[in-house]
Amino acid sequence: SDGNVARIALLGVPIEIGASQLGTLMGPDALRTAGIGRILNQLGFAVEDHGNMAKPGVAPDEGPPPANAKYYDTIKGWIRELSERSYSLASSGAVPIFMGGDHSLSMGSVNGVARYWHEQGRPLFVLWLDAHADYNTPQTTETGNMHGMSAAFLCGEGGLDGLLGNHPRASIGPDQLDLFGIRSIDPLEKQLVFERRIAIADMRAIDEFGVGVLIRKVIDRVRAKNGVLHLSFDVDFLDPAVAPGVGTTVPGGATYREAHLIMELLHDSDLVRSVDIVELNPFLDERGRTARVAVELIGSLFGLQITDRRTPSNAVLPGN
Ligand code: 5AB
Ligand code: MN
Ligand code: MN
Ligand code: MN
Repeated sequence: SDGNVARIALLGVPIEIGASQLGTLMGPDALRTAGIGRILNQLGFAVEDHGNMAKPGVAPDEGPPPANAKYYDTIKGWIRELSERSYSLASSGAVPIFMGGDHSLSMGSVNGVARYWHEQGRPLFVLWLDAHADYNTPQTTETGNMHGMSAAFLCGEGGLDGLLGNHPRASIGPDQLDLFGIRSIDPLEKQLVFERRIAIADMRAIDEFGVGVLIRKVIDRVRAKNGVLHLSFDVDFLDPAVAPGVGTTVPGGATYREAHLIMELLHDSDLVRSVDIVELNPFLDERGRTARVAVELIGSLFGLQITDRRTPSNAVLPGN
């Protein structure tokens, strides 16, 4: 593989209570069984498996939790610890892969890497591959499930301000987030996403323009700012026919090849410095299919190619 990164750090984050369906706590081990370490090894990376984070102890009582944020106190314990782990893994020079666990974990993983890259003077951009926008706050949510609030929290939206306690909060600007693959959004959530002018490639845009054009736009934006990219991959981005092992399936998702092309283009960009794989629920999977697809996609993201055919340098690409 090219690129200047040779070490990959795997960290399991078995959170499940950010979602309403239990079972994502088995995600990290299913990804290991499906061969995530093996495939990265075969691609030439030095893979360090840091195991699974232990369930945090009882968090300090800091008064009543915000309304409409289920299991806030427990998730707060996870996020504080994960943010520190994430910061130190990024500081070690490895590319961390955070294996979930539900999507609430991104509040910690992304906060930690954003803090590191901020110190390096490079803005962190976040590509959010997901059926959902995850841009709810306790004020807008209809469910109270915190896995639907992580992108909003990361962009500095209010309502969960005590979550990190005295751990540094490293928010990204709403112009550093790309929501991609969206096909389910709540009314107040949509209003907030529009007010913040967040870049959003919904499934219609993907049908109309194709993932090749749309991902290049994401990549160009990161390059123009000398930024780096964090990929937050919610497996419900994929069509349920490809990835049945998730609790929040929404029809009309990305195909197998669309998802691989995204990963191949991201690999060629050499911009991805950290990854979340979240929402895999092995309890709902069919004979390990979803875990296997997720691992194959990670292979493409880190350079697995069949013929080494990159985008030709003389290709005529559509403008804006
Ligand atoms: B996931 C919903 N918008 O807030 C909510 O799977 C779904 O991490 C959130 O994308 C889905 O509960 C969260 C209805
Ligand atoms: Mn989702
Ligand atoms: Mn999500
Ligand atoms: Mn989900």
